Amino acid sequence: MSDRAYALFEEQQKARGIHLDEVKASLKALKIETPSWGYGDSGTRFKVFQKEGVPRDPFEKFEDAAQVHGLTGLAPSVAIHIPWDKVDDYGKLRSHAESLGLSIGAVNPNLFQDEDYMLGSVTNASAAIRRKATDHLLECVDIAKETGSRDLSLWFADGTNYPGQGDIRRRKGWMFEALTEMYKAMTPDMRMLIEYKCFEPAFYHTDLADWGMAYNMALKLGPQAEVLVDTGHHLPGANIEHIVAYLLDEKRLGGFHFNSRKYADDDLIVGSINPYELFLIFYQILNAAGDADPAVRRNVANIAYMIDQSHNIEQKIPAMLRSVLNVQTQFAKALLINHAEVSAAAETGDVLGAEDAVRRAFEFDVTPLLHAVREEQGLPIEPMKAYLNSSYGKDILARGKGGASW
Ligand code: LRH
Ligand code: MN
Ligand code: MN
Repeated sequence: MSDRAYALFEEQQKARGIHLDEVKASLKALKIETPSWGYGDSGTRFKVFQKEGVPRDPFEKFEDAAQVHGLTGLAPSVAIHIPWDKVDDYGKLRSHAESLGLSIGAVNPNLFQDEDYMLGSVTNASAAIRRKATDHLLECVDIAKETGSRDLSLWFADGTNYPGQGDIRRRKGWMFEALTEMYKAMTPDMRMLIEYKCFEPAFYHTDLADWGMAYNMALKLGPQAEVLVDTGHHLPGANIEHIVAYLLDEKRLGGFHFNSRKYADDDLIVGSINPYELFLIFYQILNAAGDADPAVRRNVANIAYMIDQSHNIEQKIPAMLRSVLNVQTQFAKALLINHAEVSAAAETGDVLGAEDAVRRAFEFDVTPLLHAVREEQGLPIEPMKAYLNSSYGKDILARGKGGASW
């Protein structure tokens, strides 16, 4: 992209009251955590296709993640899932990550792949199984201490398939009991991010089915517990940006698991199906960034942006590159919203004017801006092209098939 294209873009934005120096600073500060499992083989309940070159262990997952960060400057941390990323020595994994310019991000306990958890983990009617599940949560707190992770990211498959199968109110109590025990084990700088999901794998009721249930738990637990919004975990038609605004106003938005969906929890590449939704999420966040209440602004600053996707048929590294780049694009567009213009229209009851002021930002082509930012950061202007032109994708084929999978 030429300097001329950027100069024109800058002039155009200046005329509408948007100063690109601030926009660029915000773009350079954007950090998106990628999930270790997005680099491995994953699938549907029908099949897990095995791809050549997939990492064989957590160490290689970090090597692949370092490609994504090295080319984009966007993804300096990687979330781990235990036991998918179980290693003997987490200190060694941490040093490996650091040697690659990365850090270990959120620790995700796994309470959905053990035979014992068929009827629930922390909400199982068996006290022995609840104990085992809670012990795993505590183990993850210890792992987070070793990895230097701030966030513990919790998702429970717990729920029932049929009416009467479980006592919903007792299960709610057991959930709170387990979370309380874990909460008490956390160090003061740790955060518990509580994820919810409307259904799947449980098809009748899920113990933490929506943001209100997660929020209620967080509120009762204390200030170190917050809500995690996975964009694929809502019933069709849910207004996710409204949830985001509400949680920000309550200072309890912990972070995101970004992905795209068409039907249910499809875990497709973020921004590939519904980019406007992603843009509107950022609109709410940037709106809250200007809130008069410093606690709301602090919440905005502490949001953990994470990807949670399943790359079933995609090449993993290009899929992850596409994902972080899509997030960057929508964030860049949202940074072009003139909030004063939106509220001026809203305050005079100019419905269409307000809608137009929001949408107009989405309609800009932000390519010249993104190229300029990458150039200033010493990054390839087109990270995807740079990756495809590099030998990395071919070199890793030597790993063969049968890499890590869930
Ligand atoms: C559940 C989920 C949760 C898991 C991840 C692998 O659907 O979103 O975050 O830990 O997928
Ligand atoms: Mn998730
Ligand atoms: Mn999910």
